[in-house]
Amino acid sequence: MKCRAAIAWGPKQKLEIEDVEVAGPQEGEVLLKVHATGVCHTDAFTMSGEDPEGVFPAILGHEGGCEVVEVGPGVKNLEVGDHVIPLYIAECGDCEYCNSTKSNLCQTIAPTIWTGFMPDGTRRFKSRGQDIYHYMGCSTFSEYTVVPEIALARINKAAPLDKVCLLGCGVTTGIGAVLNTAKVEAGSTVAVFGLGGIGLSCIQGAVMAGASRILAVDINPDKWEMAKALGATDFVNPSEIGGSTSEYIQEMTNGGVDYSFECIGNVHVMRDALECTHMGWGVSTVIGVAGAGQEIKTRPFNLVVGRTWKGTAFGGVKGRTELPGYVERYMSGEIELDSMVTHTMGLEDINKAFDLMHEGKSIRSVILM
Ligand code: NAD
Ligand code: AHE
Ligand code: ZN
Ligand code: ZN
Repeated sequence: MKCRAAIAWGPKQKLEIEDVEVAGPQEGEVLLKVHATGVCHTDAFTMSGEDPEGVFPAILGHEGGCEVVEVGPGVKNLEVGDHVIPLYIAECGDCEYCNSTKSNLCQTIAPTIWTGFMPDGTRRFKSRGQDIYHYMGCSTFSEYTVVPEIALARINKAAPLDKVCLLGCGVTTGIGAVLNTAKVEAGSTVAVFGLGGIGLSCIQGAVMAGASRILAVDINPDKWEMAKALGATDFVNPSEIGGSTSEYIQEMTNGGVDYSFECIGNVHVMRDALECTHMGWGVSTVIGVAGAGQEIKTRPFNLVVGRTWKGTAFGGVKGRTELPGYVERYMSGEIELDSMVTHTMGLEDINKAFDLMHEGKSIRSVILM
């Protein structure tokens, strides 16, 4: 079939809207109509050329709200008309990781997900006579995409796809980081660095966990209003401090916060996020994705004295098992999505979504396909 898609032909280039041929679903695969897709900073990261796994030309996008339009042979649990959210971390239900309660990192199809292919090592997209790479197993910047059944979470059909698409990455990652990875306890103090879709969702998670104080840290003061609306109690602007952000936060919080989250992808901020936690028990979780060759550092002493550095992918959430529940929690008003969608636009305007992100003017743009 033919449709329109936004293609990243190379690093540091705008996306181009192209006619694309999409091949039908093979064994265990599902053809999806993408109704809506969010735009995450990770898409911009790969476009920037900093992603060591970035391959071009590719159809990016990984925050989709989709409908099943055709199932391939061997698909067991999905049928035409089902509503689904594609998962960049599959859940086969059977591998070492799926059988562990300690990890969501199903590895069954990970090697092909992260190199731009379908599980059988081939691709389903063609444009200008060339094969086009898949992205994170999702490629939601296309009107139609093909995803393996084990990387699809079936959700409540009553849920608006132009909102719950955000649960395909940003919101779930932030909430999951707080509840699953860090396991923040009631009464804890929390600092969140970076107030985009991920950081604001950490704030939501911290409120759910019953945190007593939530410090929202960003160099863009325009982000404070939404952070406050979601439950942040204090705002810190590192560019106005004129000294060490970690020491400033330690002074504010009588020795440091219990938990911190880095939601930017800046290795220097990752260090601040660790060092602003309380000696003896502070836990800092890295969520941001940093460019090729970048490394984190701190004095080992900062760990010797009882701080813990952790990281999380998709908030530790096992997608097929847990994501339908996140959708229900949105439907019941427990998870906020509507105000996170600050802009909507058609596919032809997708580059505006990236401009708004880089200008610090959006939280999430949703592309209506
Ligand atoms: P975003 O661009 O919407 O938000 C980033 C925020 O960080 C902005 O508000 C910006 O003003 C702020 N910021 C930038 N530099 C700063 C600094 N030096 N100090 C304080 N604040 C600063 O991005 P997003 O979509 O929320 O994504 C955030 C990060 O999380 C990205 O690196 C993204 O790739 C990553 N991510 C990781 C996962 C995961 O599973 N680990 C999932 C989704 C996104
Ligand atoms: N390609 C990058 C890593 C990118 C990365 O860490 N991706 C996250 C999801 S970001 C969603 O917005 C992830 O889940 N990774 C798990 C994995 O197995 O890669 C790089 O640095 O190489
Ligand atoms: Zn993402
Ligand atoms: Zn698995």
